[in-house]
Amino acid sequence: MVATTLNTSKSEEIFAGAQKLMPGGVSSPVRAFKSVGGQPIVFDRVKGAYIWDVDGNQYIDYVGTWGPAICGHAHPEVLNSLKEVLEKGTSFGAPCVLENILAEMVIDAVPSIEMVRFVNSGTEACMAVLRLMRAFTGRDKVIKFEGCYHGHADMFLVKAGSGVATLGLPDSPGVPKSVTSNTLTAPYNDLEAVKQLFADNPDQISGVILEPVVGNSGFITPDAGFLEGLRMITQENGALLVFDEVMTGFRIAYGGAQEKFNVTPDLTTLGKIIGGGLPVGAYGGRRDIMSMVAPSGPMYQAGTLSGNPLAMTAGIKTLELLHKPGTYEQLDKITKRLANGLLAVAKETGHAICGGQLSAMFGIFFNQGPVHNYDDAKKSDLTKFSKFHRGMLERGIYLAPSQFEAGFTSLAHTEEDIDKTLAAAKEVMSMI
Ligand code: HOZ
Repeated sequence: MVATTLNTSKSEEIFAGAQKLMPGGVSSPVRAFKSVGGQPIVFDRVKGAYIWDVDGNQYIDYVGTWGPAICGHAHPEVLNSLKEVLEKGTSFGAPCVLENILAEMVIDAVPSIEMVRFVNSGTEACMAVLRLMRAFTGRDKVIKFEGCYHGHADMFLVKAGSGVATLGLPDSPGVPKSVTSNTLTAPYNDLEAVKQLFADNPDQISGVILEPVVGNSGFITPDAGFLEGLRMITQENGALLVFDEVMTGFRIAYGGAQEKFNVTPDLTTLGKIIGGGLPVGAYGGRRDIMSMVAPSGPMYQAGTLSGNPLAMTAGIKTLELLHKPGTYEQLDKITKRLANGLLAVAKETGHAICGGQLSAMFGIFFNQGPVHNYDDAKKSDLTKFSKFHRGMLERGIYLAPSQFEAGFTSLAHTEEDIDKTLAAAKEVMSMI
């Protein structure tokens, strides 16, 4: 165990109180630090690339509130716009022009999206998109990939990633078998398995949904031809292809992974970045499919807070900042420095690790590699990851508390931040 020198007494006290009030003391499981040991850090404030805990410790943050903070936390332009809009109220439950503005920005940016519906989270977006897949095709089954996470709706809690993988819970009680019997799974990057599922379930599969770059089993990239192959197989079988770009949207590129890999799905889900740190999700795609959504069409889906002015404002400002020339080059450069640096430090200190980055998303596995899918990711040395995580935390580096979550950088991270991170990693890797 890497020695504990960090004073987190206030965090511990608050978390002890939280455990009596909320299941596990948290509002979402991964952040409870269950898989890395120790107690979660209770935050007080965030700014740029940094977070401060309630004991006054400062950390360089590579979680970025799990993705939204791509411009850096509490960006002054985002905050100023929010302050202005706040004066007009927090929710209308009625149309507002800000929805048009964000919708237009999303439609302009994301190749597959011709029409969009705003919701309040990535989970909601994925729930709705699945209903739409079924409504449009008249088929009930769906293919998802092992270790991919599409939120916590019943149909998706089958061999799921993120918190489910982190806590080692294969599936979840409370999810009826009758529901998950329509969820078919294949290993990520395995086109033959997908072809077989289509062959075994003729005219029954509504489509394939995936994270085009996986962030919820750790960071896993698609093999050459995988996304193109899925596009072809779905088309041949009259099924839909859906990219869950809740993590990758506006992160891998302004137009998401679909722009980067030049593969256009039929439908896309978004979240995180398009809300600039406020609760937002969205689903969108081909006009003929989206026209099925109520009140245009018969597929019902609704939400009181959907399209609320604050979330729309934070999203609009965040996309404006991201749309400036050079942002993605900057994100790529800084993240490459980090990922390559971590791989080099591991080599120098004799650890078998693999990993990489794409734009502002990265990950390493304590695993010889290569990692093509969740089964490969599971071969990682989780004890070593925990020690690494703790050692980094002690040195003021906040990483996702799970081997099965990707890391995120932002426009606020500097070369100096990366170099401090690498120096800390060298110290820790020399000790574990
Ligand atoms: N499901 C998200 C991570 N992939 C959020 C986790 C959290 O906020 O605790």
